[in-house]
Amino acid sequence: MRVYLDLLRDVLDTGIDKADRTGVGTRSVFGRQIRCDLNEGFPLLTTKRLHVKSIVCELLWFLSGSTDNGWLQAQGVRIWNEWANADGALGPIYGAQWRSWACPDGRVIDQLSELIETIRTRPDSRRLLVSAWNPADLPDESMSPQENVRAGRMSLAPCHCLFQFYVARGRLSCQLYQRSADLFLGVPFNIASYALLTHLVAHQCDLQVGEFIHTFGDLHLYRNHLQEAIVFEQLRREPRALPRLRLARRAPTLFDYRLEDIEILDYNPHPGIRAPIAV
Ligand code: THF
Repeated sequence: MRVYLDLLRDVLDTGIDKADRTGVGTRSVFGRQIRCDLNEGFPLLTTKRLHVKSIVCELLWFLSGSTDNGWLQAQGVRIWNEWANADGALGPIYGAQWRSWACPDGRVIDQLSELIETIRTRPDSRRLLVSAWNPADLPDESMSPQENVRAGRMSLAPCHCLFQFYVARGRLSCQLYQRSADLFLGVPFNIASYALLTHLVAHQCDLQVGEFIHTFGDLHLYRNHLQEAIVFEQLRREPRALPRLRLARRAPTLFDYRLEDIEILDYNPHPGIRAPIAV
């Protein structure tokens, strides 16, 4: 994952200081892209340990269509706690938009089921897209996450907001557009999550995996991550061999994979690095 370390350097060297919604402040660049050939190994960061269970559970939770933080908490996954209401509600975030996009006429669209069907029947389609960016449900930026949920809106606007698949020579590639990207904490999760999604969709459509292409809008390092013990510590570390992904079984549908079905083998990262999350 040298591409990730190159991004860290790029943002440190060329970023400008910029204020943001959270009030923490960032060093930011606009418009970058990385590519990972998924045949070279599973793109899990090796220069710090990632909590794989949080990544896998979050994706399975999105795929289930749930937006209830209670399910994640029951699995010991805390990454959505800061944005949830006391009852665990997060409003119509990713799971709701992916699986049950509400139309004005009352129809409900399951974008992921339609995606699988289209990949199987028309793999050359140029419409293999899923959007979480539903302007009707966006939060009001002047309100807290909790106030937005109470008003029926998303607690947080989608950061990874649009993705497209592409099939060629029997291989499935995925490109993600991420409008806002927390390079130190969120991006390693986002890369692994979409790489896993690409593997699962390929598995369901009898395809091999191709590339994961990650396109960034506002790519930033939060000011409180610009420390010797945090970002600079990671830059001193040498990347190691990538782990591999093994799917223990082919689930009946994309929505039936369980945590036990997803195995990461030969993951030998450097130790984890703690860093505060901006809310
Ligand atoms: N808000 C911010 N500021 N950054 C983000 O990356 C982000 N997300 C999701 C929603 N809002 C965001 C939440 N994703 C961690 C990782 C991903 C998150 C939220 C938090 C995190 O704290 N990771 C720690 C420990 C994780 C653990 O123990 O499970 C880490 O060291 O990696 C991006 O989509």
